[in-house]
Amino acid sequence: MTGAAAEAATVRREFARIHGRSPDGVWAAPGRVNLIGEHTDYNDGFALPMALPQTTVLAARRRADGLLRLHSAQGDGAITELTVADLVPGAVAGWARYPAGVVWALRDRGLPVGGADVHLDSTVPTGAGLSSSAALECAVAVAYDELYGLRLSRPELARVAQYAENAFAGVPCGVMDQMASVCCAEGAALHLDSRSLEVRQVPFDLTGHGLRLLVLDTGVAHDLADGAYAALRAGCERAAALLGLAALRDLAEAELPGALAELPDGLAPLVRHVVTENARVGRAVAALAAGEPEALGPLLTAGHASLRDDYRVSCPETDLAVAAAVAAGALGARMTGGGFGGSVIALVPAAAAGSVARAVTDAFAAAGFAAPAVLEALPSPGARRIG
Ligand code: GAF
Repeated sequence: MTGAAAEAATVRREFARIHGRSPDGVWAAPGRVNLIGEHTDYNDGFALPMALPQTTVLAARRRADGLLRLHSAQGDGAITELTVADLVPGAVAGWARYPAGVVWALRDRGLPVGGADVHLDSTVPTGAGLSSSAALECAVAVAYDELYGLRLSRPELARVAQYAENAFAGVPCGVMDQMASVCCAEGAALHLDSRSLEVRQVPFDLTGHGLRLLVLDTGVAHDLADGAYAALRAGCERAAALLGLAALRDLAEAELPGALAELPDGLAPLVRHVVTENARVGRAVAALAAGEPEALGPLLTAGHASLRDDYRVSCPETDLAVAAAVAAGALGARMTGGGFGGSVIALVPAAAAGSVARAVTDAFAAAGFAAPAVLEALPSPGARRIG
């Protein structure tokens, strides 16, 4: 049995034990790392995420009585029972707000969905900046799409999941994480245009080039709902309005010096980050298309400097992980995701993977930080039915 088939069998068995009958199907949706293009999605810009092997696996069966009965292997053992017709933003707390939010969002868009029994089990670390909430939302979205015969496109599913997170869970995120979870393909990074939602699969053959991509989870939990993310987003929107632009995506790199001169001091660094980051995405895609993935390295490290110095979303732990990884032979490293903690990615020659991971762990110990968790990222498939 393959890994996915074995996971599907386990979740199917657990579903039957908990809900007393068999599920209609089993679906999986991955977490992600973003290679480059951070804090660009809500500026209508570009990003280059890839799906992780870690997924949320979800078994579900349609119910005719309008009840949504949710159980999580990571929960407290209880079933959360909700009436679909009564779902309103703010009414559900904890992890259940993500699946409930997707069902609410589908109904809010006028789609004919009702209840379900659900059991889910996730290997995506939570609070690590690896999009565990998007994986959960997208697993529900693809399952409901099939259970209720909705036939939504992948970008439509991503928009529903993002709407659930924005309007139901109260997190003002962009669309990158949800697009990554539903659109990524095995062996490729996803070149995303956040304005049109057009995507291009860019082959990313780490193994063939003797490379590995480490994920160093600093253990500093990030929380996008705490206001800092929303404030950055509002700052970008204000800057775009002051410059007379629909979004910062519409500012070319060549126009940056003139634009910066017009902006108040508090906004100029945000704009500099977004514009240079969009340009780095373009360069990263060109490097991958040319079959030169090692050329991503310097772009990653430059992206981190921009997030640290201009966007100011790094923290001592992510800065230390990047510095220690690069000093130990990583080709490049950067924080990934929203920031304020979370994870760092490091692109390393395969032979140096062990020594880079050790160097970061040693640097953390010397600084008095808790040991980071080390994972490996391989470009993995997007959300799909697995059983
Ligand atoms: C978080 C958000 F959810 C994304 O939409 C994106 O803005 C990211 O932070 C920063 O690039 O993951």
